[in-house]
This record gives sequence, structure tokens and C-alpha cells, in this order.
Amino acid sequence: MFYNDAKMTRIYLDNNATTIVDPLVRQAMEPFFCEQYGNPNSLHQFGTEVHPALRTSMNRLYAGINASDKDDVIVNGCATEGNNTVLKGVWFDQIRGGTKDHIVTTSVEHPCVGNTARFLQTLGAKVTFLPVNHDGRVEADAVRDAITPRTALVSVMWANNETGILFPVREIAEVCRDAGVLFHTDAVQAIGKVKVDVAEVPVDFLTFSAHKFHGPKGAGGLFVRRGLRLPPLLHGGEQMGNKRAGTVNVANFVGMGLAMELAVSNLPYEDKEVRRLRDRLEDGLLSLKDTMVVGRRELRAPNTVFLSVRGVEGEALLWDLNKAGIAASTGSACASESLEASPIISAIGAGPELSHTGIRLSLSRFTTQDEVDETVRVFRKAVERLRAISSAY
Ligand code: C6P
Repeated sequence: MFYNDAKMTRIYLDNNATTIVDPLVRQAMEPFFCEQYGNPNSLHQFGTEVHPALRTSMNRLYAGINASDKDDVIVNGCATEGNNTVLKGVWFDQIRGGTKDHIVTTSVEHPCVGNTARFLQTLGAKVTFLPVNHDGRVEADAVRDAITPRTALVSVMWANNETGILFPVREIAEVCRDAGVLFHTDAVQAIGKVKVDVAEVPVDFLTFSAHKFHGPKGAGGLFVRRGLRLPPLLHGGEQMGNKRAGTVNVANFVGMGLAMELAVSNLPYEDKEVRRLRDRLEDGLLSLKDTMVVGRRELRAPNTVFLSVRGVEGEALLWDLNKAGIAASTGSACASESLEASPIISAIGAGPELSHTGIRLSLSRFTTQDEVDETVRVFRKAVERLRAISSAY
């Protein structure tokens, strides 16, 4: 259990929004603020002395996703940047003015994919937003059926941020490879939760974000398969081999590399212990009547549960939990001010009476059993209180 100075409970179950920086990561970053603060592009010792740390970090990123040294990993500012780079890059390089003008994606991507695709529509791109099925997934057959001779790119996330549902990216990647169409996956919610191996899954582009796996905010990565070109989103200096201009954030880059290594080495713990705690939490919450979890357990990342509680507004529940020191969310953190129903709840075909009742709880390797048990206790009390005053229940 975490306590703040006033000995208030602080339980953090919003790890799909962001994660605590691992103390080892913070320690590794520290020398790069006030000691080794040189610009790595400078030719003097202040610049060159950071090179070994950057090389180590890059090697850790390659190893973490099993990329080959012929592939590219471009370090950038966040997954939003990586996803924009892929969609807009393919638009500029492959679609604009060519014979291909079609992108296939899903209706449940993060807004940095969905809204970028919508922006490209205004420039003339044709976009298919595939709906998810009752399992909350898009199957490879649906992708195969959506591909036309004009399709340039398919973009399907590895794991959904709201439900944790894992998409069949390997099958989808194979469909795309066979059809000669580029395939991008947003693996933000997959790294550190399930194995992500670009040698096994033939993706062309893959994006990730350090703050989702106990690294710093403001650091992301974009994998680009060998031989593929992607114009930079940011033009300017020659950093990242002309693929991403702007002075490298050395501390963040170093932190992300170590965070990746730790995330991958902790995968067995994630799969066993985080999964056990998530299942314990889920079982505790499901013992309340009229509750429903979105997505079958075996199809979900081990840390996430997205629950619908009949007769209770997700926001009201969130508020009660927050008052008790427990952090959860009703969905994506960046849509938390939207009054729209959660797209995933709508997408799985739940009726309007369920559309505002969703709540996401997401664990990490720092979550303890005490925290889970306390959350179940507080959650049950909050639901009973809210249902007692609800006219809809
Ligand atoms: N999702 C959530 O609460 P950035 O912050 O740009 O590094 O990551 C954006 C992003 C992209 N793809 C997926 C699948 C994501 O989950 C996120 C971030 C958070 O669900 C904050 S909105």
C-alpha cells in the first residue's frame, strides 16, 4: 500500500494511463541532467561522453522487441508521435498522388491513430474503420476482406488500452504480408505485458511509449522494418540518421532503454503474478451482482480489467474511489473530459444503458495483493452506495 505524507491511502490502478518510473530507471537517468548533459551531436567531450549510454540504450530497445540490426528503431517523444509518423509518412510516401489511397484500421484505436486517419481523410485518403466483434477484437479475416488493390496500410493495435484485449496481430500481419500491404501496430499497451517479437510477427512498423512500462514520459520508439522508408514527421537537423530531427532527450532515451530491458525480463512475473492479482481483483468485483467484464480473460493482457457496473455511472464510481485514495479511470486518460460513451462499450454492442457504466482498472508489477483487496472492499461499498441513490437501478 502506498501512503502520502498525511497517511492517506494511495492505490494506483491506472497503469494503462501511465506508470510509476522504476527506481532503477530513475537512477540510470540521473547523471544525464547535471553531469553528462552534453548534446550528443556536439563534437567535444561533453557530447561524445554520452554516446556509450545511448548505444547501450539502443541495443536494449532492439533486444526488447527482437529487432535485427538491419531494422530501424527511431527514438522519439511519445507513441502519438510514432503513430503520426507512420500514418502521415505512408500518406506522403505511398498514397499521395499514387494508385493507392486506402487505409484499413479499427474503430477502437487510440485517438492518435483514429484522429490521424480522420485527418488524412480530409486530404483525400479513404479509410475503413473496422468494427470489433463481440469479443472486442478485429479478426484477420475481416482485415483480409477489407483490403483492396488500393490499400496502402493496415494499422491495428496489439492490445487495446481500455479493455486490454489482445488483437491477433500475427495473423493480421501475415494477411498483410501476403497481400503486399504495409502493416503497422500500436504496441503501446503490449510491451511489458505480453511478448512482442518482430522476428515472429511480420510487422512493418511498430510503436511504443516508455511511460507505459515504467520508463519516463516523453520518450517513445518507432520500429521500421529493414528496407522500408518513412519520411520524417519533424524535419530539421540530422539526428536519428535524418529520420527524426530534434536534439535527443538523452536522459529519457537512457531511461527508456533500461525500462524496456526490465519490462521484458519481468514478463514471466507479469504473466503469473500480475495476472493472478488481476484475476483476484476481477473475481472480487464480479461477485457484485449485475457486473460484467468486457473481453474474455484469455484474450486480454494480464494487467487490465474493464468492468461495467449496471446502474452506476463510471464517473461517479471513479469519484468515490478517488475520495478513498484509489486511482482508476473510465477509459482512455486523454478522453477523460469527453462526455461520449466509451467507444469500446459501444463497439461490443452493449445497449445504451451500459454505455456510461465502464470503469478500467489496470495493474502493474508494483501492485500488491493488499492493494487489490482494499480496492475490492472500497469498490463494493461505493457501488452499494451509488446504487442505493440511483434512480436507474
Ligand atoms: N493511452 C490511456 O489512458 P503517448 O502518451 O503519446 O505516449 O501514448 C498514446 C497512446 C497510444 N496508443 C495507445 C494504445 C495508448 O494507450 C496511448 C496512451 C493512455 O489509455 C493515455 S490517453
